[in-house]
Amino acid sequence: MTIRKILTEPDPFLRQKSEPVEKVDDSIRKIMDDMLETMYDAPGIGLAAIQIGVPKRIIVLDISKNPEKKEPMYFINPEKIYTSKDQATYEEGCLSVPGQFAEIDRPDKCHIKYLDYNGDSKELKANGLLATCIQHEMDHLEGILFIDYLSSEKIEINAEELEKDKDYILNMLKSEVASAHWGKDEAMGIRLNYDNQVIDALNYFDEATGFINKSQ
Ligand code: GNR
Ligand code: NI
Repeated sequence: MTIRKILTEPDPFLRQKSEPVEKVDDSIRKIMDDMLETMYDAPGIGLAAIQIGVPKRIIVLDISKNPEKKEPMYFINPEKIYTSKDQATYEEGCLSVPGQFAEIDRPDKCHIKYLDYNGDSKELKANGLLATCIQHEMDHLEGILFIDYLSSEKIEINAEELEKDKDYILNMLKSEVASAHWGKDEAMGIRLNYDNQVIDALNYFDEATGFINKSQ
């Protein structure tokens, strides 16, 4: 088994739609073994093949909390056969979007149909974290990332907040405290246009400073 490199935003590969697996053979099982090892190493609780640069409809998951007792799950060519109307909210993260987390609403329950590690057809009824993870991973197969669900309203608010914070940040940058932080963790990345308006900010606040990370 090999630990593979996980692609991260804005790699255009992540936006590609993955192709169905035609035959579950040893080459496919090798990809799944590598995916699982890569996921445990990261560590994460799920991984889609596209995240290691393989555009095939393959997902691995292990939502067990206990590293001593691994419970890997493999899904090939998964299809949703039911999603509940009722929604659940989870704080999501993604190995391909490092450092960003957001509460995302998704159907609380889903039933899926898929091929397992041996290529046998299976069905699964999932709820809670498992349902959330399966749906997060199935989105990867379509080139969708959880950050795509953050509403434009929210992004606009963030832009407004950035604008409000701009003077504060610029003042901070003049102070010794800020320059110390700048040097220490390069935390204050802020891009301004020629009119001195904020374009965006990347991790410009950092936990060590006690400020909120508003990267977008
Ligand atoms: O490790 C992961 N944790 C996680 C938490 C909440 C919802 C979804 C996930 S999946 C993520 C790993 C990953 O990026 N899979 O694609
Ligand atoms: Ni992900």
